[in-house]
Amino acid sequence: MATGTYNADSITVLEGLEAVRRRPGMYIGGIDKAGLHHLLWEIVDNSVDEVMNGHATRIVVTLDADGKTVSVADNGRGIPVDVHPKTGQSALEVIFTTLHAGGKFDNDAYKVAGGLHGVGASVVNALSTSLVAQVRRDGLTYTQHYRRGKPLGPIELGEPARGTGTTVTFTPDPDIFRDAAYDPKLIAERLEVKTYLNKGLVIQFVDQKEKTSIEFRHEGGVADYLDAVHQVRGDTRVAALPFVLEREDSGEGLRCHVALAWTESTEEVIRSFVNTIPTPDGGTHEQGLREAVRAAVRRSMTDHDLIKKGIEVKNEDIFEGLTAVLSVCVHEPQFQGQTKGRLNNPEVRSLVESMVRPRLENFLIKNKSVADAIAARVIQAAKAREASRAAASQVRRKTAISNRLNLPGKLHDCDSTNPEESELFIVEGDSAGGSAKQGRDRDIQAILPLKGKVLNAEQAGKAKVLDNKELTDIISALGCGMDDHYDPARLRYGKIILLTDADSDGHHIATLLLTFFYRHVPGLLNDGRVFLACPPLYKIVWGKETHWAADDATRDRILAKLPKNSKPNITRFKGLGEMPAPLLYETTLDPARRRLLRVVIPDGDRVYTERTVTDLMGKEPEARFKFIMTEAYTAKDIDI
Ligand code: TSJ
Repeated sequence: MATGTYNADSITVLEGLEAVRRRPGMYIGGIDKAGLHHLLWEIVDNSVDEVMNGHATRIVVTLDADGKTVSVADNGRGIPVDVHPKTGQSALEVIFTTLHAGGKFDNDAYKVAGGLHGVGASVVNALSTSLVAQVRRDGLTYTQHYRRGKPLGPIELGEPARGTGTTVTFTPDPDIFRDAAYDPKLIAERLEVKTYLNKGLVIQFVDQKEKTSIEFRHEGGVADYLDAVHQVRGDTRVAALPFVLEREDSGEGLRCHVALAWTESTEEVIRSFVNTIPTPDGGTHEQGLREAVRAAVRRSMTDHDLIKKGIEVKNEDIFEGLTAVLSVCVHEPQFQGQTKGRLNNPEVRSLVESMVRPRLENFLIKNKSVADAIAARVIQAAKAREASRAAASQVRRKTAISNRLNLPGKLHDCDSTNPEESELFIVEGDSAGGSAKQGRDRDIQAILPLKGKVLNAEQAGKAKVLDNKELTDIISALGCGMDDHYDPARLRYGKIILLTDADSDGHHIATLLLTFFYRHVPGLLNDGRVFLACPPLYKIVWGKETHWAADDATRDRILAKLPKNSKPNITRFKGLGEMPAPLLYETTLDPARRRLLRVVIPDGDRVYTERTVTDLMGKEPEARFKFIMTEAYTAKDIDI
């Protein structure tokens, strides 16, 4: 079959493929792990395109036991194999041997979606030691073999075939990719996202090394995907959201699916896609969405008279805690940036904006309680921002020795005197305090270990509170005074973070501290300054991967995602004191990697909060019992 003369007339083609092999980074971004996976995304995207065009419903991706060879199969129409009269080549051969073949073949009937992302099947072919393309059409099987981009012979006719479809199997060239091993987790994640973005699409992933097979299918679309993002991040949603919009506008040639919600997280998280390809660097579609959200929320806050006097709402306040999944399909996407992670088509911005804004505005008019909750979240963000600015403007007042003289002896203060950047960790127990002291970033992180018992402020009079060393130490460290003497301008730390064990004793201590704050320094809670740290309870090591879980549910979720029969090593930390200092920093203290839960008093729900604190922390055991019995059903909704 393989003949040396077969491809003698395709000199320019070979030159093109030689260029790919000489400078692979130019075509796939790099020859690292990301570049290696890019080859697979490229092939998968071609099958997904056949699905999006309505010609296929099922894709099977198989990772060989060698961890390097992958195959992608779909049940689409099958790549055309008949020989083109003018060129003497089949579509199949053209797309595998010609750079940027997409769109040029057969009067645009042949459009390779992966090519949308820049490279195309020929690049994958050029960078593979072996590639086999198999097409099932007209009851027959057609196969062509390639090595490093060159055909080893013409298309071969094989067995009779049932149905139609395309299967491509390739092995990345180890001369190009130093580490040519695929990461099954990364593959599974990417494939699952594809099924969120294409309702009805079924993708099966077979890992022959682990002997596992997973089938992904998500009929709920972007709304389900947003749920999953919140699940993984542990985010708490504000109000009865998400807002979901699924529009196909054939006139404009745009499809736009959006799900969005606000959460208590202070981050803004937008997962955006163009033709189901991730755009981690955003672009014009994200700009359109943000503009729509900004305008609709402002309008709703004005119309419903939800802007509070004396509080200026900035755009950044509207986006705090916003989480969204945005999936658009456009005809000729222009990707930008080194890794092609940003959409650049200017027209898409206004298309998305005009699709989303009026519908989101309508939604907020019809759902007043949701609009109220969003407004409350925005105002909370504005307050926190203004409070930290006010604190910052008081820096000079804080440098005074007078302030430092009164600090409690067990406080390990930070070097910074700028409240805006400094943080106070209130840590349960001496040994945990030691780990935290060693592991912290001394520049901005102060540690206050709690030694004795924390008083239940709900059951004690003010005199008793003033007598409790643990609580008065906290107030001295904070510098802001309490009750009538509370002065936020004297607050010495912008964030007050409770760090307690992830067990019931730890939760109890955190509750006692929150009760004290609620009764005696509620301004701290109103300004969004109090946080709970999330120390891990479990460490899960599987091969080269390490995961952390703060509770049993998270642990179970992580374990469920590992391939069947894998035997991960699970460590349970008995307490924070057990954790080595560097590990504590890495998982819980480091501002870049940790997760914090901001403690808030739900706006508009003050009466409920008041009753809850009285019932739960007060002297009447019967009220406590009643609360537990009525809330047990909805326990998943209790955020602290
Ligand atoms: F391009 C590729 F090699 F990367 C690739 C393409 C890899 C895989 C796994 C699948 C595909 C692919 C291509 N699946 N389905 C198609 N469909 C077509 O190429 C096709 C078939 C028929 C017609 C037609 O007009 O009859 C048009 C197209 C684009």
